[in-house]
Amino acid sequence: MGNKKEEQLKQHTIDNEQQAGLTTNQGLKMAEDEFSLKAGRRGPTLIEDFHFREKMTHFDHERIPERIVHARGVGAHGEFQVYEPLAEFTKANFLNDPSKTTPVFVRFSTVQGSRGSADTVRDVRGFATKFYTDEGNYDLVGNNIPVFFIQDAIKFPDLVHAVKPEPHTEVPQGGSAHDTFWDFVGQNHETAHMVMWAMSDRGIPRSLRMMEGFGVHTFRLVNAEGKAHFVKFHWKPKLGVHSQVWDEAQKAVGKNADFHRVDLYEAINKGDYPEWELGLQLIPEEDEFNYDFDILDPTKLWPEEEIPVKLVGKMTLNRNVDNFFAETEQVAFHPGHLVPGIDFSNDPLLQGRLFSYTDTQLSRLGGPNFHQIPINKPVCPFHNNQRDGMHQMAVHKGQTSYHKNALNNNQPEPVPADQGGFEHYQEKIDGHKIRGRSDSFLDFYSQAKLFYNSMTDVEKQHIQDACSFELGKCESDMVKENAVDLLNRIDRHLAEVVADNLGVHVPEENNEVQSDKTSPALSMANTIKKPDTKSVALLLAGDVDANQVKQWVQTLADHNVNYSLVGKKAYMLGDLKVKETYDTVDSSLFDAAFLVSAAMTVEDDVLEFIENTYKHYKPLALHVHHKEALATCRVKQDQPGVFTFDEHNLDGFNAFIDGIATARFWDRA
Ligand code: HDD
Repeated sequence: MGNKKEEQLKQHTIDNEQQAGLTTNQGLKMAEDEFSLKAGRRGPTLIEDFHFREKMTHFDHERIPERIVHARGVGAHGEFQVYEPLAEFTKANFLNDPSKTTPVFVRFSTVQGSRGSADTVRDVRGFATKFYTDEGNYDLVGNNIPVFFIQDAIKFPDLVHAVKPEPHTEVPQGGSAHDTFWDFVGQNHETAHMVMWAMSDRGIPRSLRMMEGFGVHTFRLVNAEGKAHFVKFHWKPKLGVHSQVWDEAQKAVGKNADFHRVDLYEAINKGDYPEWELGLQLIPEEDEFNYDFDILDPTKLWPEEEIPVKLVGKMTLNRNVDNFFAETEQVAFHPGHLVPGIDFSNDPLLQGRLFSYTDTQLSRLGGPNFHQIPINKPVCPFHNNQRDGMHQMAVHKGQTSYHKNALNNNQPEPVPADQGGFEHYQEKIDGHKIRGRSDSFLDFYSQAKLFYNSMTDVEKQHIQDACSFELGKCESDMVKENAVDLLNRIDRHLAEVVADNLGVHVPEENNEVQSDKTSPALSMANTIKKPDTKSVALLLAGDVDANQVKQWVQTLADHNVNYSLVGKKAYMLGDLKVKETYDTVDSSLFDAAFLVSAAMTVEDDVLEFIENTYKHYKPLALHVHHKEALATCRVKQDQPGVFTFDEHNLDGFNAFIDGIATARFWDRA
């Protein structure tokens, strides 16, 4: 059976190639489309030119508001399959039938920047998945960071006002390195934990294909007997979790602002389908209070060593969109789109999100019928008494549109729970109406410290550097000192280093929270490492042997490594196309470099490429005959990750391929 969503979208797809001719929107064939209707060849345009008016009016209205957050995104289609029935935990049909493939649409995004901002900025990444299940759409609207900045949705407008470009200058675009964000952080210490994540390498992913996803909140899974478990959702990438280095990410902003978007598109086009496993952390309802954090607090994660992640299924993204606007831009996610067997918890951030998403989509997509837009349509029948409204696409027949009715036999009739109708989990609630926060939410620093403690020395260094960079971009010393005060409650050494870099005071008293607890799962050092789908630049100069190059690229391809041939100019090298030049690309866009040059000297642009590859700790392959030419440059040939070889001894080249898997050689001097 075909993919139901694909079949449905096909009914709406219009392919210009199959059309007979150009018509107006009324279907009138037009004989001319280049000149407006005029009174004489040099005369004024006539208002009766309906064709001009229709074309221009449509064009004038082709933009819709961008998302207030997560404006810049990229989407792809795919499918999900569960490994084993999860009936013990949930009655959700798509999580119980391993033979079923459920169509999905995923949209990845950055949070802060506008639609046209760059991809490789330091930011949180959105990871939103729509499952088109047979029981309705289920949306898992998550991020690549498992915790959030705030604990209560009422503060979300404040957080977003603070992080977005400042209102008087609309600066900066695509990042949080500015006063209002750090002022918010300094005044709202619940941000501590997520700030650690955002300043870590997680904030600058190498590829959207190489990052984790998290549902963030605690949700509930409910089985057919009505028994509930609290659950946290995870997406684990099969390629492992990898990041850029900050200098590299900044350069990539200029060299290819669409770096992540293109990476995803090309991987899918090539058949390198990105895959993630769905993971669940489960806590039985009765164990709700057995932890040293409140499971309703969205600034807390559940350490994987204490509550293991059970891998329950796999998602594969295997089809790019046909039209960015129709699909990626118009897709509308909502954490409240549920199916029977999945339900909410009382996390106050989640509760507020349940209001915001429909509300924002009403203005972004122009009315209440956005569920009828093809990308948003469920693949199962949907039917109720809602009628009319802007952009109504359906023709609802019949006399009645109300419940209860006798004229139409009370159709459409609610479906009892035992026949698949959704029933809210019947949690007992008893409390006073108050504005307040539970005392169990007040420990802001322990898990920030847990995260920092779990980092390797290199990862800690990156957090120190990132805090120093971001705060260094702030104008106000007060803002800097308040932020250092927050760091001082997490880790004294971190606060001291950052304060020193900023030239501001560190608080006299060491207020760091006392804990040496670690969670190895939080460090990226322990991730999956393989060469697959990484990209290597083959740097060409001089009169290189086409057959030899062909052998190298074949070896790389045999290891599922991608490559680009980079030359002084674009040209054909035998039957290989040298498409890129030292002008069109830069080392920041590759995972490794391989100097294939036959020339004995290394020219400046090639040298810069090699030096930056080295500077960013990436693997570098050099032919022995370059030893001398590179003797005085910044590349130290005896350092880890620099591989030398010649045609007679390929050990170095084979080690280079292993080096591509290693990705970064942090112990390089
Ligand atoms: Fe949100 C978009 C993820 C908190 C309000 N959010 C949005 C998107 C993602 C997230 C991935 C983009 C969806 C897409 O690609 O179209 N948001 C999160 C996560 C949060 C979170 C993981 C915390 C755990 N969000 C959050 C809060 C509120 C919102 C607390 C408001 C109360 N989010 C929105 C929004 C957006 C949105 C304003 C903008 C566009 C949209 O919804 O459709 O409603």
